[in-house]
Amino acid sequence: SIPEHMREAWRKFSPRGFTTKEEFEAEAVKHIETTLARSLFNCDELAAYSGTALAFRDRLIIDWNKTQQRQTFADQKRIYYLSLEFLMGRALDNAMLNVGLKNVAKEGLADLGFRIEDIIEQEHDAALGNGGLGRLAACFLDSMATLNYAAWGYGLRYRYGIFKQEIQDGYQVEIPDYWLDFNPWEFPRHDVTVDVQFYGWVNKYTDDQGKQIVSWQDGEIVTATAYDVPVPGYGTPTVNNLRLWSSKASSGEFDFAKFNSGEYESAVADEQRAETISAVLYPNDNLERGKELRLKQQYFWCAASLHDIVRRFKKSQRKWSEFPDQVAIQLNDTHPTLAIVELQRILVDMEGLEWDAAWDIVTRTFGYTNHTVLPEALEKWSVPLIQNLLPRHLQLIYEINLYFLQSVERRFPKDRDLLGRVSIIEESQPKMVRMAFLAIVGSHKVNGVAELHSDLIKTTIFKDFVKVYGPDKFTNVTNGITPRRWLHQANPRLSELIASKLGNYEFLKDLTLLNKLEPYVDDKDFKKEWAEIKYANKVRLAQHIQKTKGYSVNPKALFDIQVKRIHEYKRQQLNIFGVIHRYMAIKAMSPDERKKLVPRVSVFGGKAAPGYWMAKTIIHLINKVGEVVNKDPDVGDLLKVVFLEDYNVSKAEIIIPASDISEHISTAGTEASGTSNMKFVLNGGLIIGTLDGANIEITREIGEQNIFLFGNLSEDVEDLRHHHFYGDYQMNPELLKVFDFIKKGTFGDEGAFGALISGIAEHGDYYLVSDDFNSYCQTQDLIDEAYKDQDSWVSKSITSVARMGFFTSDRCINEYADGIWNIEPLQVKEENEVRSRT
Ligand code: CR6
Repeated sequence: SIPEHMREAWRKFSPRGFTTKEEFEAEAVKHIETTLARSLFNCDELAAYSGTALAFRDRLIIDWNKTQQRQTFADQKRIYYLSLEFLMGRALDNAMLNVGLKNVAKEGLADLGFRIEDIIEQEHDAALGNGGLGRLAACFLDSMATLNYAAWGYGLRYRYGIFKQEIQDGYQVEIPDYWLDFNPWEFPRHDVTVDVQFYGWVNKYTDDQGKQIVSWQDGEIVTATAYDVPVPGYGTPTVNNLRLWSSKASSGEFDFAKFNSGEYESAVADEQRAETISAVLYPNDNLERGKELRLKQQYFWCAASLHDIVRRFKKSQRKWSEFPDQVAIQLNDTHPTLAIVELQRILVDMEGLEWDAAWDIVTRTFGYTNHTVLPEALEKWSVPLIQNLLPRHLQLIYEINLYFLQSVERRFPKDRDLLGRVSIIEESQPKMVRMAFLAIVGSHKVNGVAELHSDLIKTTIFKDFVKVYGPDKFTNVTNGITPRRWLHQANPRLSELIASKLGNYEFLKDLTLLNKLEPYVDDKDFKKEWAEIKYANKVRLAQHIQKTKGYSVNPKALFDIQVKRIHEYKRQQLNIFGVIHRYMAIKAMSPDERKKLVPRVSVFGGKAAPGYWMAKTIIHLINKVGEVVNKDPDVGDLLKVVFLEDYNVSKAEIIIPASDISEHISTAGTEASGTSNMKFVLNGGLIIGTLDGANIEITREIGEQNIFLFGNLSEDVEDLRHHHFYGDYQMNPELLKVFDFIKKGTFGDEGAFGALISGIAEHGDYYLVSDDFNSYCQTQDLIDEAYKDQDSWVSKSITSVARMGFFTSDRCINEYADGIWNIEPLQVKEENEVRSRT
């Protein structure tokens, strides 16, 4: 660093960041005219966005630098959140709100000739995730920064995020999402690199001093380069870091010999192969496929992150035994499990620690979050695959397993079966490494993401580990969402109304303050405003539908929304069969009956994994039903069916505030938590749901009278499936009528939907669609009735919002900090104090 006596100029000129409208304008114009080489003669909205984003980026970076200095200086424990997915959405609006300068920007942009809404719209979503798991990681980053925790996210810088979805002739078509054309929110750190090794072989020998040396040799080196993304906290100067790794052929590796001898092509091919590692996000939600490239991604990212963390730790010159006092690493699902093995490798092979001392450090460092009990989502990697790609890691995994099984055997000497059941290696053909088991063995805490889910993992998939470790290793942290994005940003008018009653915006930092709204539940004026805001949000969505779909929907109708990944367990098929049932009922109604009916708009949105054929069939059916129903003059406004294309974070910000009812209707026991349920209720929508995931806790918080629950309980699912399996069940007759209606060709070629129907009617109905159909339809009727009483509906809506405080991700992060990471927030010191000290 610069010697003390030469720091004067630095102190004098280090930028302070804009705070006034004029200062903002000056920054934006400077960027437009210099960085972008544009002028007032050719500044379009995209250029204005770019200038604005760069102005805010600069401002964030000033605080980012100070935060990093503060954290380095404090030298306390840090959290490292390892996630293969970060579904960040747009950054500009969030940055403006979190630093409290949105109004400044709004006025400044107006001076420059632009509307802030149009400018915000220009930004491409950062869509480096599939669904809930990735968005949860993004909410956690927001909370960790807001609460002043010293925390880093580590992920991959995919060149292609989740694909864009188009609907052509009712079918989903995937379009690549190349999002990096212009991304002002990332800082390439070409000086921060890690060389990551693959393939090769393991050399074990004894050196001159008689010491056993293990060295992993040859193979291929790929370089990881860091790209840093600032993560601003709300109402605090803390700006944390999300570090994303990008892969490149190692510069040493680019084969100059080949190149010079004229083998241009193969020299370049090596380079491309290396770059492929961080090229695409795997588009599966809750499904693992065992592809080698995916394993490469996992190791590449884990190794780069671990070496980065270790490098930072080593600067502190502490003893290795203090590593877990400085470092907490959270594994977001099993995707980063190799980090456990990599840390053990670093400590034993590279740093020369004894096995036991190293393993103690490892297990004290890691925590593992499980996000699913679905068997198809539990990661397993074949032993031959790991053997080839990561030969040393396979040896370490076997050793970890050996010591683990020995300890189990000592404690349960008579239980031979137990050993087989808890072994990290599955004795199949080929043998498989069970990543969840490795994650449990290598962590000090394992948590599920909602109460029911955390109970289920203890009684089903990880039952034997509860026996081995006792129950204390397993814990629950119910998911949460950030109220900054999901209330304040998505629903500014509601946020403002709440603030007007509560006196300030403190509730955005302490969401339990929402309970101060309860006294207004019967306040007429307040209710009126509340209802007006909901209506305005519905109008906004109706305009979006008009713009994107080309037809109008009536904003006075009941908006019934299901947006999330398309998956059989989430049961969009139950919803669309219910819609068809409703359509059939309307067609059979007399004009008088029709008059009494509440008009409905059924909105669907969500992507299907490109290889998930049944999910794509469901999308197809929804679209075909829409084509028929929306054109049926006999039905008019009574029913509309909308499939919104390309559901993503920024669309969620428009859709969620506009719901009257949203659907969270998974087969009980299958949805680990769900998080959109929380977003909808926080925005004053009521929900229909099964007793699954976080729905159960939402019910407990907001009260049974404010939620529409239906369907079988998770404890009965196994029995029901058993009966199905033996053909011992009766299909619901109303559902059969729906099937007949489809089979008649009402929605086009009935063959297209044959498998969807027969999966339910003939092949066991694994997701219990028929079992729950009756109770689903009845509950929908109750919703219609309840909606007619708008006054009581609005009261339910307000009461629910008032009781949603528990579901902030701030609460979640504090629970992780307390119960798993053992870490305190960092006190944010006065600016000058920090400056003079660093
Ligand atoms: N698909 C769960 O299915 C949960 C999130 C975040 C999921 C969902 O219920 O809310 O994680 N699981 O915890 C996985 O991705 C494995 C999800 O998003």
